[in-house]
Amino acid sequence: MAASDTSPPALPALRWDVFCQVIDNYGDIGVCWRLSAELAARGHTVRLWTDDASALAWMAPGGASGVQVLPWPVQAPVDGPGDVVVEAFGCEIPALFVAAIAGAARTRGRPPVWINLEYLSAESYVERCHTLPSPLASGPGAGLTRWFFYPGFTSATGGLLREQDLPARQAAFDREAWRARRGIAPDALALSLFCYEPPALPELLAHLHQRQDAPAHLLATPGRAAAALRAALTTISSQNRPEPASIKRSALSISYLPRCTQQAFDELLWACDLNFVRGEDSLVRALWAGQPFVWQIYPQHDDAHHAKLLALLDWLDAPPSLRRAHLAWNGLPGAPALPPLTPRTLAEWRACAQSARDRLAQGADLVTQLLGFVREKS
Ligand code: TRH
Repeated sequence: MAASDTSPPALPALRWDVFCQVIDNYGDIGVCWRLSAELAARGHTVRLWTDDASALAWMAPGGASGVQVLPWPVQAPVDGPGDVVVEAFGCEIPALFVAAIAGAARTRGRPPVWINLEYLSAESYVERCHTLPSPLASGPGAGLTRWFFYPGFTSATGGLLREQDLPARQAAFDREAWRARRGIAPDALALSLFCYEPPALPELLAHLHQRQDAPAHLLATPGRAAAALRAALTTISSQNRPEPASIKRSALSISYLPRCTQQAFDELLWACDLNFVRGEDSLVRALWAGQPFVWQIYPQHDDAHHAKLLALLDWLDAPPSLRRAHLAWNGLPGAPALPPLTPRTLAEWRACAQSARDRLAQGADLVTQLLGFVREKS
């Protein structure tokens, strides 16, 4: 006898409108692209409306079947809004589109499900605010409801973006071949560098120069990370300090990488022994990579990012050396020195990263949860 299936019925293919305004850097469009591509991979169609699609030329040059990238709308689409509207990171969608949502609510008898997709945080307010309604009291959308949807790390949040084919891609990845192609010595400690301007970067370079046990190979991503690295190297050489005889410059190799696609960026994180990541999307990808990582959080004027950083470290149950590394890398007031990257320290960080990945893998991913929420509200 066949076992009864208790999973909810699959949603019919839905039409999604995802709105993304690029504030700076690549996280806004990076997250929105991964979300859109994954919705399309699950059979939905997506219009991704953005005020700046330029980064997609290198992040996703092949596009994705089922995703249409469109400029920020100056008029409502003739066929009206889709079944679901996602406003990413609190970007205000244009009033003309809000009016179209209100019109669709009248003509279709029910409004599209309107979601405000928030930034990722491990802070406790996320569990409290996830899926709360935000009724609109005025303007063209008066009477409509927007729903907060918070990504997060616990089962009471919306989870993290994780493509259904990610485990298969990861299992098929040939790490040794990848490293050999980039000239990384078999015994080298490979590190990826994707960061803003971390105050402890010169200290990291000093540690890498001084490694005795194995050479280090630093792979710098283009843009701010490469510029910060070049500046740190210039500062070090202008200080013109004589090097102790025991320090071999050749212990550190550096490669400056070109921009690559999001999928190739994932591979970089799978291939390295330690990943320096930043912002939001690369943090999530570092978690799925399961390799040791150090996160540079996006800095906010009021230092609100300090609490956000500490909340992640708490959720990770980060060992003291990893906690110290994060405080130093992010330049928190009174930060300790960056701990040396000994094999023992790295093994501790790896255990922490893998336990985090295992815990996260048990929960539902963000798109699965979003689809469940839409089903509930439709
Ligand atoms: O670029 P980020 O710092 O993004 C941000 C933004 O500052 C944004 O305003 C803020 O909202 C957010 O952080 C929290 O880091 P993030 O989020 O990791 O995004 C980088 C994206 O770029 C990610 O999708 C990976 C991608 N990428 C590539 O695809 N190829 C590359 O070569 C590199 C270096 C990155």
